[in-house]
Amino acid sequence: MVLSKVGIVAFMILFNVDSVFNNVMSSHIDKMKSEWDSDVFLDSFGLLTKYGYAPERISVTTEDGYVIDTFHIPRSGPPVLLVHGITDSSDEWLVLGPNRSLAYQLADAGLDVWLYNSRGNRYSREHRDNIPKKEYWNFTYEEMGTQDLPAVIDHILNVTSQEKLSYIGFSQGTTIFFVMCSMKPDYNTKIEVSILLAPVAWIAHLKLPTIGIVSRNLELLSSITEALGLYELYPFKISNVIKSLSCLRLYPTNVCYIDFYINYGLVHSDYLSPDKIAVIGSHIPAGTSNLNFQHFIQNYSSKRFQRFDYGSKKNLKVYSSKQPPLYNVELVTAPVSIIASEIDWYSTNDDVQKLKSKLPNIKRFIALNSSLEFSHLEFVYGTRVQKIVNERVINILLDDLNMR
Ligand SMILES: *[C@@H]1O[C@H](CO)[C@@H](O)[C@H](O)[C@H]1NC(C)=O
Ligand SMILES: *[C@@H]1O[C@H](CO)[C@@H](O)[C@H](O)[C@H]1NC(C)=O
Ligand SMILES: *[C@@H]1O[C@H](CO)[C@@H](O)[C@H](O)[C@H]1NC(C)=O
Ligand SMILES: *[C@@H]1O[C@H](CO)[C@@H](O)[C@H](O)[C@H]1NC(C)=O
Ligand SMILES: CC(=O)N[C@H]1CO[C@H](CO)[C@@H](O)[C@@H]1O
Repeated sequence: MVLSKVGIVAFMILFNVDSVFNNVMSSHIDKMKSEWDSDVFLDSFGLLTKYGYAPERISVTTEDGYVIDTFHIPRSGPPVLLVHGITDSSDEWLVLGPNRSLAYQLADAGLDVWLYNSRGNRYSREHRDNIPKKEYWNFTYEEMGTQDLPAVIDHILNVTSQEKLSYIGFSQGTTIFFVMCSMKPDYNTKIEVSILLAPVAWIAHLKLPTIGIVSRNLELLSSITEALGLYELYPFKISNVIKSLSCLRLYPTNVCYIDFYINYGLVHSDYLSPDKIAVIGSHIPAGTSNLNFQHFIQNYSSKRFQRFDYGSKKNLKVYSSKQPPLYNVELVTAPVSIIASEIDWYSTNDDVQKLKSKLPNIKRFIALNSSLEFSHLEFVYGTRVQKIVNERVINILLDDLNMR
């Protein structure tokens, strides 16, 4: 118990060590630039431009004033919105390049592609009213689902003069879809097709090895971060690049893979596109709020898919009930196609089965056999992503949108 608290404090201090490291190392960046895959240094706009996709960067302001940046690859076909996972960004759909990343391939298939960035990540950092930090970072995935997505979807439908769009979400990108469709059920009618990769709603069976310690110490953890004014978790930093480069150097005895084994349940290093590992590493993490992380962990302890838990006293004030209300996924009437892997640590079989039993409109349910050893991050960063994920996604879209 004491040890784990010491560990958490040490962890918090590392945040600052990391920023010193960051400042020292950034002066060496230019020197290193010429030596490596230049994709390491490119953001979504840079990657799309390099590969000839002429993107636009478009900002949309939500009702509560957050400025959400999307990247748009204009095409004449129907619109499709791609929604990334936690502490990630639109880069997720791009970093493996046109041969393996979905965004380019959907544009090649003629779809009008939009890439979302959640509030607080490396791209969506502004607020209309320039509110103080403490107020700015006061959000979880609930606001992404009830504010960000509706604003972005309305903008897309408006500029494309369409009534519906298609939605592709990965991990947290599925959580916020469930939040939107259950809390703002009108939006179900704006979804033509949805494809949900590694869906996350209930996480009672999460297999992360550190989850026990973290969830038992959640209150302590939140009071420390609060006291230190650390409202942002795992921000995108230039030191991501340095870390990822050091990774490549040590290949094949690669320490950077340890993170992927311990935190994501990766089975073989070869499964995580080894030729692009430095590019992947330099683009994640991309930042979120501490509160968002807390919200996910609360639901682990409670075994409920529910709104943020402020403690019974404040819950009474905010929700008029001691327990936070549940997200009612039975209201998610939009058609969904799900691809889930049986060995996923985050989107576990037990939790996905529960979700499956409650969703009213599942068009397809594709379970990736455990013998494939297909782990969470492989849905977007995997060596085998083309056959196992991308081809299926594109086929579903072409079928359901009658584009053949
Ligand atoms: C994509 O694959 C093709 C054929 O395998 C190869 O010629 C091309 O260089 C690849 N493109 C990129 C950007 O890696
Ligand atoms: C954060 O949001 C909650 C719920 O809307 C509110 O009660 C609280 O006062 C907010 N805190 C800050 C610092 O804005
Ligand atoms: C839709 O677009 C029109 C003009 O392009 C604009 O005036 C209007 O405010 C937009 N509505 C929304 C909801 O974005
Ligand atoms: C799934 O993999 C197991 C081996 O791990 C195999 O026995 C089983 O037949 C497979 N199931 C399907 C449906 O392919
Ligand atoms: C942090 C945490 O565990 N919060 C709550 C999770 O849900 C249970 C049951 O609803 C509560 O008792 C916890 O306080």
